[in-house]
Amino acid sequence: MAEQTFIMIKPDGVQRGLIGEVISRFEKKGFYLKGLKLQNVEKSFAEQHYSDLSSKPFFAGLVEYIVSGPVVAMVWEGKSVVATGRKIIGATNPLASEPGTIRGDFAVDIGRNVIHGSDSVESARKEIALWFPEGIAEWRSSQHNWIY
Ligand code: 3AN
Repeated sequence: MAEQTFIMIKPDGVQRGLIGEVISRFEKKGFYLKGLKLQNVEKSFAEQHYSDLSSKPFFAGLVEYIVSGPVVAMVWEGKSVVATGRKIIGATNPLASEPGTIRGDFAVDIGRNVIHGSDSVESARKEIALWFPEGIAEWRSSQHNWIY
């Protein structure tokens, strides 16, 4: 199976109207959208998603931010999509993210950085299982042979 990653547009990205912008960047690059849903997140679910950060001083604020409004949860597929997705997203702190990246173009504050992307193939696998327990669509774009 081709590599997959979990991408989430956070509540600030949704409320600021950046859903189309984010999707567009991943689509135009040549990645395929395999799962997509807009949903509110329960506190316990947000804590589970960010369990690796539970000892951090910003953990409570991070969870509060993620549950503050709906998020868009997505699965994207393609060659090296985990690492390349992180490049499209930009550095964690938007002030350090390069212009041309999503955070570099649309964010200022590390606590309001618009988007999440899995940081490894292994965490992508875990995050996709957590967010899409129902499974995801199987399809292959007819553009495939032009991109890959
Ligand atoms: P990334 O989202 O780039 O993988 P992580 O996994 O280190 O970065 O952090 C997860 C999220 O936690 C970030 N997207 C950001 O919203 C929040 N975060 C990280 N560091 C800080 C910090 N120093 N202060 C506030 N929030 C932070």
